[in-house]
Amino acid sequence: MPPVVPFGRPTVRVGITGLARAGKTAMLTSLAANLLAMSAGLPALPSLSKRLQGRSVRVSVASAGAADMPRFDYPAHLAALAADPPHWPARTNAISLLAFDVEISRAGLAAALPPTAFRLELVDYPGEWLLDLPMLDQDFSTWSAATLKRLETIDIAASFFGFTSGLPARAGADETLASTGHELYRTMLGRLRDERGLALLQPGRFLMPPPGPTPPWMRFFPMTGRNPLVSLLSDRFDRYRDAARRELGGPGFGRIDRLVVLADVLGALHAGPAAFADAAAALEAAASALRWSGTALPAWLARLVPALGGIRRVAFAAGKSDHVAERQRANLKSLVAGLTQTGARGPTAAFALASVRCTEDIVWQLEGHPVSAVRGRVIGADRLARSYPGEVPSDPPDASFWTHPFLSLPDFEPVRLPLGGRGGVPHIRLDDLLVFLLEDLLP
Ligand SMILES: Nc1nc2c(ncn2[C@@H]2O[C@H](COP(=O)(O)OP(=O)(O)OP(=O)(O)O)[C@@H](O)[C@H]2O)c(=O)[nH]1
Ligand SMILES: [Mg+2]
Repeated sequence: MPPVVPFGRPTVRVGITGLARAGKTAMLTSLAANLLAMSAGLPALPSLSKRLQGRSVRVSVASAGAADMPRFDYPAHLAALAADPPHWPARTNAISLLAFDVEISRAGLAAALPPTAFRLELVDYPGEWLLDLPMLDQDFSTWSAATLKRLETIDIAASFFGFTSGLPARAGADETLASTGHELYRTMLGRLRDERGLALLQPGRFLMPPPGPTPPWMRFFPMTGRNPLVSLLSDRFDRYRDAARRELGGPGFGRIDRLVVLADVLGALHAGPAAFADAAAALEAAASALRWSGTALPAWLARLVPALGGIRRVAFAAGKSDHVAERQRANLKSLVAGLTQTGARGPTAAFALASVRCTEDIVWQLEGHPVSAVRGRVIGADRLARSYPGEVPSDPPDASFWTHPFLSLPDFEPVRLPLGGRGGVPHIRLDDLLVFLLEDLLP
């Protein structure tokens, strides 16, 4: 059973995670707007309504109460989408939570009974922090060797490697060396993300630091060998790992019992083979780490105590799928499924979604051939534009795919919202996602 809050209503906490710009804030905002619109009797989430077979649903935003986490600023994010012209919600860089009270009436002979009631909590959880999950099972020398190997051939890493190779073999436990190396390493991670579109960048908390002052033990970097400097870095790595472990078992992540892992798979196809391989590795890392369990329990203990075993349902989702037409979204979904074979305990599913559908599907005659394309308004443009980025592969792409580059992914303006947002937000398959996430709670 999910954990129970004081007044007896079960609580389910859904973590929505993904790397920076994956679309987490847009997803939470759209889920909230559509749940509230459904509660007002509007057809915002058709497959959820169908699943509920005519039962009425009441959804209201719950007060933050004594919550242990900052509140997700739903009014501000919805106001951005509902503005004229609409614009995208601002970037966010910390964990936040939005809670709803949900009541679903009963049907048939049970109609006179009280409604099924639960509290639904949605958490905007930085995916960078999940990238640390695989590190928790590694010691400093194993992690360093693997990390340095991954980076050694990348030109952007040259100044970091220049620094480490210039260190004396007997380098001392010197704070200036530790700090200089750390700054070079962290700057390099930022550039690999921003200039190369890479995702599997550890430690994730270097790019997305938790709120509050940065403790001195964050100042480390990967390094192999044996000398006093390596010992200092290794001690700091251990402190970091303990803190990450505590955080993952603590009130923020530890109480998440369902997870949406959101990935910009189309963006990675567009960025090229290196970025795609890297994004696939990051997704696989998240998927395989979840096998280990969502909490800081050792796997053997989590298996013995399934109620504490953390995450019960995982949805792997490619977002922004309004960049391609329906036929391609089917390929996108199977591509995601292929990348996230987890062997995780409990149900998992793959989705191709759009939280804010900005386009409509069209057929476009391109060089005499009809192709399934989309049409939407690019930010700042006064006319609608057609877009066909290319064929989405249904399996991880091979070398021949990369000979026909996956073309541009325009920055579409969000669609104008019906009723200023009170009518919900047009989306692709968020309703299917909710049915999957809440299946075991629905009457
Ligand atoms: N076309 C389209 N674009 C989207 C959609 N969702 C998000 N985007 C785009 O992706 C950008 C990032 O979305 P956010 O929701 O802010 O992503 P995030 O994961 O919260 O990003 P951070 O707060 O920076 O970590 C948006 O500004 C849009 O440009 C979608 O459903 N369709
Ligand atoms: Mg955000």
